[in-house]
Amino acid sequence: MSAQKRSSKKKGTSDGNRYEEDFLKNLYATMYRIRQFEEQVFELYKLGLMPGLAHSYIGEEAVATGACAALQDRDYIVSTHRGHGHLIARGADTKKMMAEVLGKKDGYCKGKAGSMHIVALDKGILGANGIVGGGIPIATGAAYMAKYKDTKQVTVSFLGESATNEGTFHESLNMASAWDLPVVYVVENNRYGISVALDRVTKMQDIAVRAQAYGIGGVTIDGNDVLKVYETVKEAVASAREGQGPALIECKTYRFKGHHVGDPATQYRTREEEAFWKERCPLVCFRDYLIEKAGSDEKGIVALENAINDEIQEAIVFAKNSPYPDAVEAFEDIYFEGR
Ligand SMILES: Cc1ncc(C[n+]2csc(CCOP(=O)(O)OP(=O)(O)O)c2C)c(N)n1
Repeated sequence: MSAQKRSSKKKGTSDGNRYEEDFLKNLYATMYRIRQFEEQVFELYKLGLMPGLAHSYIGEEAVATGACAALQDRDYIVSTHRGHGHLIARGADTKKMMAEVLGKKDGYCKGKAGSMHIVALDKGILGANGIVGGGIPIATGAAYMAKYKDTKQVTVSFLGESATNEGTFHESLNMASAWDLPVVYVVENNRYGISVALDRVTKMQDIAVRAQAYGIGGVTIDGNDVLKVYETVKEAVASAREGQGPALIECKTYRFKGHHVGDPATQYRTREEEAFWKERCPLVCFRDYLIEKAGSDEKGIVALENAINDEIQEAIVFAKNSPYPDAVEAFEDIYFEGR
């Protein structure tokens, strides 16, 4: 991990890196915000307040947080069905997100997208996507636009490891490579596609090797180490912005919950495996790192956590108080009629 050249309020850490204190705390705050949001979504689902299902990002927070921290405001991300974490890491408003998850009118998409299809163009979020692999060509297209118009914007495409078995993955990587498009594919390898373990459907367990087939640099990293994700994505984004083409970063991680809020995950993985990954909880590990190695004050961290708990409770109240959209609105916002 390369040393950071930052000007003020640097924290020396025992592993030799130097980061601004605010930067480190913001990373933790983002991961904690995602965790709280997702915990509360679970509760709302159990109360029957959520139409449809949601796919929990708990356990994978370091990937979205590290990757989005490496982007500029004008860059783009494209998300997946497991998208809440990506959106929060990109700065989406938790009130508008919660309202959307509950199908309410004040949500990002007026309650018509739900958990899996939230779009927030003001944050460069080109959409979550319920179609596995569906976001990959959208991200590649955004990168093509950036190259064509020479805007110097970079797109991060989040995808699960199972999506790399879709045709869209292979077609997109080939095109992005051939045209040196400014796109970084961030693969969240959480080992399961619904209930199917990766080794049952794919010979190679390191997805990053697939990038070689397209002449793209591919690397496998610890996706639970937020600073590792940040450093790796930052380097790839800088290279893409300079016209050096795409990259693929495979982040090994684990979802602590089932595939979606209705899946108890009792049938297809062992309690030992779950315990192994919980020991490597990205939030707990980074909290310990802040206190033990970066010299952060625990009281300050607790205050930060309390403020985020309040924020998420406010988001729930906002979402509950928002009305459902009228039935006639189902036919609005379907086609884009502008130029
Ligand atoms: C094209 C398509 N095929 C199948 C599905 C059903 N499906 C929903 S999520 C999922 C697993 C996706 O696994 P992965 O891409 O690894 O993401 P993860 O859920 O692990 O985050 C499947 C098969 C779908 N939504 N779209």
